[in-house]
Amino acid sequence: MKADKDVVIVGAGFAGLYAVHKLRNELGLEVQAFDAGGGPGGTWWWNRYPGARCDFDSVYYSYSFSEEIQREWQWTEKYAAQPEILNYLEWVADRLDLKRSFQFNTRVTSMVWNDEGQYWTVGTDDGRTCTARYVVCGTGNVSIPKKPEFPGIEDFKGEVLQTSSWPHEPVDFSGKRVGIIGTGATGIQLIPELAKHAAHLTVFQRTAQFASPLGNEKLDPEARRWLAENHKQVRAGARDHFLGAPYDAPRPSALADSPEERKKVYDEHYGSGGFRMVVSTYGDLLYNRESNDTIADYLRDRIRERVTDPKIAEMLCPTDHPYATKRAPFETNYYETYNRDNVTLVDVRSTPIERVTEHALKTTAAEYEIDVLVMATGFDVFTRPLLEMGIVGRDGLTLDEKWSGVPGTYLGIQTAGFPNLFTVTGPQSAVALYNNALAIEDHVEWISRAIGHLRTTGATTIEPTAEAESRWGDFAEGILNQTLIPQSESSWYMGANVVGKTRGTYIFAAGAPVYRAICAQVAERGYAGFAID
Ligand code: N01
Repeated sequence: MKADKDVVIVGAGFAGLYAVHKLRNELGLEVQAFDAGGGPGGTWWWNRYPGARCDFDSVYYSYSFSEEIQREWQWTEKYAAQPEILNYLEWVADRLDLKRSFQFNTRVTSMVWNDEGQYWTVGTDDGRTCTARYVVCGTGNVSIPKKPEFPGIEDFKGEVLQTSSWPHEPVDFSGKRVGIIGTGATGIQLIPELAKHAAHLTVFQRTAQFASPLGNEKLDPEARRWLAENHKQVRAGARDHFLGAPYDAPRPSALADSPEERKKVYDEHYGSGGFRMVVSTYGDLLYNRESNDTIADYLRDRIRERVTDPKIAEMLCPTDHPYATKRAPFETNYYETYNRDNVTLVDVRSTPIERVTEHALKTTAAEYEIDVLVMATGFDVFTRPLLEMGIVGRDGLTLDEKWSGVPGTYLGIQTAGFPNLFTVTGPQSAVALYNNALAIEDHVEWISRAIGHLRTTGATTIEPTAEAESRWGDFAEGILNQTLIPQSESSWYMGANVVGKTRGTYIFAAGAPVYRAICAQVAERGYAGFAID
């Protein structure tokens, strides 16, 4: 039996859109794509909370594959806000005529491999199915929120808002007592906005974060035009950089500089904003605890300078994890927000949240009356977006069974037992510590080339060998263990933020250039480590 389509693509974010372009417009395949959202945008369709913006410079966090797209689109801010990124992705989808391949408002609920026919049967929540030879999952890593962990939440009589499914209409917080749980990258963007509008804001913080300034600025028309016209020069070297942006190279070691020199380096990068603090200061911050302590001390000092009440300042100073072992957040007026009279910070590590009642959030020490409860509690990252789709591979093996511990993958692109199923920026790829827009392009291009190879050679399936997968897992683990990341107890990099999830190696931490070189070499060596039939 011939499958209905050549390929099913799941997701309409950066990954799914580019996959449709590459596989349909360039490779000429018959494509059916799905997205649960009402239009293109992926994460930017869902995360509409006030203050949401990309904390990676927009000139880098955008598609690089097309000359025209780069020249025609002009960003209005250094770090674009969510509405502008959403407009960009909608514009790209129209520009490349991608929408006609999508069925929006449709969630994939099952995906079953048919070994006899060598195709996938993909079921959706409208009760329909579609068969396809290949499936490309552009489902993202940070896309399924953690399940609420607070007893009594169903009794709450006020409004509960989840940052990752924020209402499309503006929410009026005036006169309201608002409580927010979560001070990760999301909470840190949202808290200053809530404080401006709520009658009172109570922030429930379990882990203090090392946030540093984002350094956003509006781009004037002349700067916008210049950036678009000179995009090649602007991006030069981005792909050769660990993080996927041409940020300055760091000095080798924080321990090789005097305290005065170090302070100068940290001051400069604190001022220049964003991820430069992580990657352009010292090259050993993620590898040497003593070196890391120097930046941690520096950032704590800056928090103490910016927060008026010394007790609150100490509550905001992280002490339980090395810098950047939890994903570094970037902020605009975050610390000054705690100098406002209408903001209260509650430490829910020493006095944990016990339950939600009809009108309050109750900790082991006190009860805080609120009208609106905002959940910025993070995501079940890497595996959950894939596990949610009910994937069943060869011999009835479910992905849930296979990934009951740490997920096994080869290059983060495929997993053994699930032929022709491709995961864009899947677990154990160079993701999280890499510019996602470029990581996605790299993967989609690799996948497109692999499918092209199958078709030109007359092969039907591609799937990693168990041996290659196991070697890749060991290799990724060895690299991760050379970093300080495992020293964080609750980092989502380690899958450690979700109760019951296995801690382990979910990322490839050697940087994008190394990762890309390996992927290219694997392809050049006839897809070494993959079984092709
Ligand atoms: O999620 P998080 P996020 N009781 O997991 C707390 C991307 N992103 O949505 O640290 C009390 O970082 C939790 O506390 P703890 C980016 O990749 C990008 O903020 O576990 N508190 C933490 O404070 C980012 O890293 C942008 O102790 C609880 C918070 O909730 C990723 O999304 C912007 C709790 C969750 O923080 C996730 O960020 C925003 C509990 N039971 C996000 N459970 C860009 O700009 C959780 N918490 C591109």
